[in-house]
Amino acid sequence: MSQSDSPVILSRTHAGVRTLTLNRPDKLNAANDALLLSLTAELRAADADAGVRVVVITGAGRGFCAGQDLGDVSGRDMTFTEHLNHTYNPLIRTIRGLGKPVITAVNGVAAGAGASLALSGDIRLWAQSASLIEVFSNIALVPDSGSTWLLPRLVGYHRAFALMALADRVRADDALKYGLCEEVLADEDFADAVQAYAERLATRPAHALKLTKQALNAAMTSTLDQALDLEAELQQLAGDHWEHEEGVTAFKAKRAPEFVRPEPA
Ligand code: LHQ
Repeated sequence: MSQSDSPVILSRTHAGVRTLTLNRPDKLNAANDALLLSLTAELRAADADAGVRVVVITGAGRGFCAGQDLGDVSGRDMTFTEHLNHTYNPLIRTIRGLGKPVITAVNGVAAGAGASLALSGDIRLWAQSASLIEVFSNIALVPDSGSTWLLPRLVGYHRAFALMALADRVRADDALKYGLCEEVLADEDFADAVQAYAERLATRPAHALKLTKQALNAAMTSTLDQALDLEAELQQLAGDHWEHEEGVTAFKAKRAPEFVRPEPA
């Protein structure tokens, strides 16, 4: 099968973990419309699938995602604004709104909108050789796909501006220091280590994590008063759920809680 015949997104599910792999390795998984629309559709399908508890997004080959495929932009019938509204923005909104944890497993270089994608996960795991470049200014564009919103919240305005203006490459050790990732893992067994991390996350209480993600997302733009009100509302939903009863019962019985139950048919 030639690369042009291969699916642009590979999907695999194991132990409640759905791994979506960007699959244009010859171009460092640079994004065309098919890749972006297909990734968004796969994420929505994962959200609707009761057997999926965690989603991992990663890249095939030596890159994570080199951003927009620059061979695929000339002569298109969409404006930049339409293009973003059609492809990248729904993707980032879907990740941030997904009712399940999303791990971005950054296996190699993440550039441009690929950097935004790398940052957009709930958990960001990097291989030791991974790197991130806010490359947009190299082609005199504005950072998009959420980078202008997220990066300054992670590193502050000034470092964000410097990274965007100079397009310097951030390597894994600095990424960990700056808070761009949660863990740096060895290259050799990166995929296995990501799977092990994701499987551990998949044993956690899915309903409580969904509400936690909702609360944290809202808190990114809310006041303390609003956050306190939302916590009080969501805590009721969590407290009424069987997961809470199981957690308390397990604590009293001095055993590990069992948060994974077969879904009713
Ligand atoms: C690529 C790409 C690529 C095509 C590597 N496209 N082939 C949104 C809406 C509308 C319009 C525009 O943009 C956006 C958002 C954006 O994402 S803008 C930013 C677009 N991305 C870039 O400008 C990144 C361009 N790539 C690079 O700067 C480098 O390739 C990086 C730093 C990512 C990696 O460098 P190297 O490790 O030295 O690899 P390489 O440059 O040799 O690339 C390997 C191959 O991948 C090569 O093809 P070839 O046939 O020569 O082996 C590249 O042409 C291809 N490739 N990025 N974005």
